[in-house]
Amino acid sequence: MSTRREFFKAASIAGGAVAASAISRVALAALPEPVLQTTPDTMPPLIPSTGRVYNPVVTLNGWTLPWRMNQGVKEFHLVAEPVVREMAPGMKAHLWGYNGQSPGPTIEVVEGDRVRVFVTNKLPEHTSVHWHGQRVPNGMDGVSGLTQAAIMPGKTFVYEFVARRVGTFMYHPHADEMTQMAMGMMGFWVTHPKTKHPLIDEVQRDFCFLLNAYDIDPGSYTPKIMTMLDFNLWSWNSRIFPGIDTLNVRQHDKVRIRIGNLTMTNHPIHLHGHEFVVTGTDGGAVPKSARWPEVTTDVAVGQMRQIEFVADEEGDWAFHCHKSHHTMNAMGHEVPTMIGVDHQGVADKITNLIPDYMVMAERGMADMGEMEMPLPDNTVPMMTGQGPFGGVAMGGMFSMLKVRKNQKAGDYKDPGWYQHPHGTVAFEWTGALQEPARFQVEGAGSMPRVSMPKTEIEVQVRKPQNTSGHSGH
Ligand SMILES: [Cu+2]
Repeated sequence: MSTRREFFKAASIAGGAVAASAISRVALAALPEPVLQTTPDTMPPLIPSTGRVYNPVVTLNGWTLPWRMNQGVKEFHLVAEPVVREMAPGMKAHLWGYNGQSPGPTIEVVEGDRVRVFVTNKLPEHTSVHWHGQRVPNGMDGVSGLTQAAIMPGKTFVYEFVARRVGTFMYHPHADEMTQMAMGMMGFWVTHPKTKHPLIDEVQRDFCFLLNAYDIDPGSYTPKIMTMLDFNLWSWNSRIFPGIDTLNVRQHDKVRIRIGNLTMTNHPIHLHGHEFVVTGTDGGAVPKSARWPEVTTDVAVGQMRQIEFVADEEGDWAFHCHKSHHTMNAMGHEVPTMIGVDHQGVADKITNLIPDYMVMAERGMADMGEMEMPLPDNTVPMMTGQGPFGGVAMGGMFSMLKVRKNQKAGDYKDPGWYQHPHGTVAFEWTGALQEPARFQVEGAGSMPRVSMPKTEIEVQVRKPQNTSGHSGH
């Protein structure tokens, strides 16, 4: 059923991207033109110009997919295709994604929206799209072989359903998943409430990103898809520190951050300087009675978490995965721990034999952050990033929440480094240092030093013999 009013509404929305005159009945019957994104920058929120109003999200190093209204239906066009994703300045990965990027664009709709998603497959193999967490008719669930035929290369399928449930969701293939997710095929989906929701607060900033991981050897471009656990690039929206944009907010803003995990391990996501509550999961809004304060929330595989807090403390607050190996970039894992080993002399001898020999970290791995070693093409240092006080020595799943008094409402620009008020930065003690008392009575009373006998002990080993009447099995 299409009224004259709906028709005009549909025609007027196209005004921004496409000339209104281009919209005819014929055009509306065709596929919506696919929109591609070529940069990995964080795009400003897409303010809805048609359909129900809502407060849009900001996708970290990502963007939201524009739609068109076609007789009351919100139409999107996803194109599954090989993409080149810059993971950090100096490192590009050959991934698979949607509409020019990995992850694909965020899809934002409003509770009750009728949604039609065209999916064109430009991959060399079949695919499908599963709408993780949503209530959809079974045949729209996107499990190839189970609920639909796979979308073969070159084909376009149509998914159509009503966005029945409010919440934080994602989409990903349900066809050759191991390959396609290891290659970066995933995207965010947010269904906003259509009216004031008792469990969903108004916020001033609403960020979202997916946790993903890749195994790309330094110097190469394509992820190793067989890797199950030993990934070397731990990323947020296929970006690694220092390539992940900061989350820039105004002081006293209420902030929501939505996080989904499509890696093969859990990530305890940790925020400095503020406590938050988990207000929602992919299962929906969390009842207020079931919320408690946290500074770290574990996001398990296939889960989504929605955290909220008031950003009332000014500063540059670290925001990262708390698994220390996930805040590092690519390197081999076959490196022995050398802390406490004095390489001097040994290194000279080895250097005579192997000119490129390099001593790894005898004081701790922080040395690696400073190490000026030649890197192969297309990789980034394992730990890197410069802060106002020196090397940050981080990588992977690390970013910052930047809270500023004078950040304008709706302004997502990086405000630069925080200017700490005088006398509020940790400083070096320059007075006298006392010898700690415990050094004088080593072990103190609780663990008295035991003198071991100096004499050598002979250990006698007897082999079991078959002389006791036993017969061994
Ligand atoms: Cu992690």
